[in-house]
Amino acid sequence: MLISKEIARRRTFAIISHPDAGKTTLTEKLLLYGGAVQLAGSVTARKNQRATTSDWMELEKQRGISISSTVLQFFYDDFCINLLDTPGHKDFSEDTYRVLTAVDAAVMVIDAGKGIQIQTRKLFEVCRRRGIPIFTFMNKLDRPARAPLELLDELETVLGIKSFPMNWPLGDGPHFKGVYDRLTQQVHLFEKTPGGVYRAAVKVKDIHDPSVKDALPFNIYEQVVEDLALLDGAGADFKKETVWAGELTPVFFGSAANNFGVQLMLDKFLELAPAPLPRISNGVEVTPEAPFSGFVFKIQGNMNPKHRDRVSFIRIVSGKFERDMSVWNTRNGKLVRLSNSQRMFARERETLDAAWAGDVIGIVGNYDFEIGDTLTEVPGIKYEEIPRFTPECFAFLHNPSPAKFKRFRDGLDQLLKEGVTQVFELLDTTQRVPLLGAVGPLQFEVLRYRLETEYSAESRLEETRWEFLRWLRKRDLAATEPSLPTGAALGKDSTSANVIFFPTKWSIDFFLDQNPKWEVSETPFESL
Ligand SMILES: Nc1nc2c(ncn2[C@@H]2O[C@H](COP(=O)(O)OP(=O)(O)OP(=O)(O)O)[C@@H](O)[C@H]2O)c(=O)[nH]1
Ligand SMILES: [Mg+2]
Repeated sequence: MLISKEIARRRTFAIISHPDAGKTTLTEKLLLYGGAVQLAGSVTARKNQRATTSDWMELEKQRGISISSTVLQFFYDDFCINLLDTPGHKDFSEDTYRVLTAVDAAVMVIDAGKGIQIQTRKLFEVCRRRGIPIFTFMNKLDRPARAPLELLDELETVLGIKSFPMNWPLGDGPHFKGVYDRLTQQVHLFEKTPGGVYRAAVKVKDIHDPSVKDALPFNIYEQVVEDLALLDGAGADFKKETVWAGELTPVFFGSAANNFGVQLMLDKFLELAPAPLPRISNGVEVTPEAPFSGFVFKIQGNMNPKHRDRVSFIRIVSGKFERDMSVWNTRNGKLVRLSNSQRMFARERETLDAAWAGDVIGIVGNYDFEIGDTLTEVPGIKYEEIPRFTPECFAFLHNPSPAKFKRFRDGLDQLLKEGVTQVFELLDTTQRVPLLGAVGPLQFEVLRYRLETEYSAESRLEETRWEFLRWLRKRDLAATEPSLPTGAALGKDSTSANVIFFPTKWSIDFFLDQNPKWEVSETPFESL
């Protein structure tokens, strides 16, 4: 097949939202429609029930939340879909933001009973900054939901994005009967399947069909007809270009857990979402048809407990990938042979011989890769996509059993490579205990849990009083040693850049006041 044809059939997207809105559940149902899983798992699964495909990590199963993003590649119709399920919890937002660099579109899931929540708003902002088209899935209509017009209004007032409802819910809570597809002008009445594990049966009818009227309580039917007339009257134009520009979001209603409206969304999404688009390297556009290039956006070790190995996830930006090809790593100028390439399906994987722009592939083994590395056939290409984060919590990680020092060190090195937390060192100290920095304290918990379960290494956390970190540099080359406010300390990040830890916001202002020849930044200076 021609490369352009392969690229045109690829759709690479992330599912994002506030915790618990139903991302993992929706992911599971999308897989069901893609024929990739026969029986969709349930996030509420208890011990002896099955778990979902994408929350495979032990801690995720225990807590019923997503901790780490998951990559799933599958085929549906003629499309090759790369789907990335992300964690909603704010403590894991570094991972989510990295994933957003690897996709061409996002599906934003909203709990229709709760409306837009804080974390959705933050993630939406990131998508907007990246100019990613956003599709909205209003979920949990099987529970009492806010009025659909109110939800659309919220998209506009809170997020500032115009919306176009592709379908409209027929009732909510116990009266939720299905959705009306505005384009085909047909009603989709759903039948409940036990636990929503199978593909839902669907009856397609005209809205004026007596059976539709009969299926709904009279006042709800009236309301739906009135809403629809209002929407048609408002007559907002639907143009694919405005969706691609991130100015308009197509909205779908449904219930992921019950399989309502999932396929309608998937089909429309595939039709409307863009295939891989060009990206920028050193100010120059690289088209998807150019020779092979891509970047590492995620590294994960021990996905398969049987093989202690490491997977580096690469988003292919351009060209065709072939197993065993040799490419340049722009960061260190070294040529590497990409031998052990895998198609990823959560923790499962299979050997992959070829892949195209848009695909997310896994390279397994101890390669010298770091998150953010560009791999390219043409030397000099460099993608600077991965954002840096300012940690807000800091703690020392002690090793309580010196006999297990090697395990502790190896485990920690690996987990730091994955970016589970950031690491710093303090100046003016003889203590050799790693100082960790995280966006949220759950990151420390995951690190300790994984050290223990994957490396049999215990650890002890010692919290610190710092709450702010700033990168530091001289504004004036003649500057002498800075003077520090009480409680602040100097240190270095993993690239040896100078940083300073502060206990309070106030002490940052005080520092700047006292040291006019120095300047600070919330992100490393070279990445500004
Ligand atoms: N009633 C109802 N519950 C749902 C629906 N979809 C998901 N849920 C439930 O909502 C809870 C959270 O679902 P998840 O899919 O884990 O949510 P998530 O967005 O992936 O959560 P995080 O990844 O932890 O941010 C689970 O208990 C689901 O069973 C739905 O359509 N209706
Ligand atoms: Mg999840």
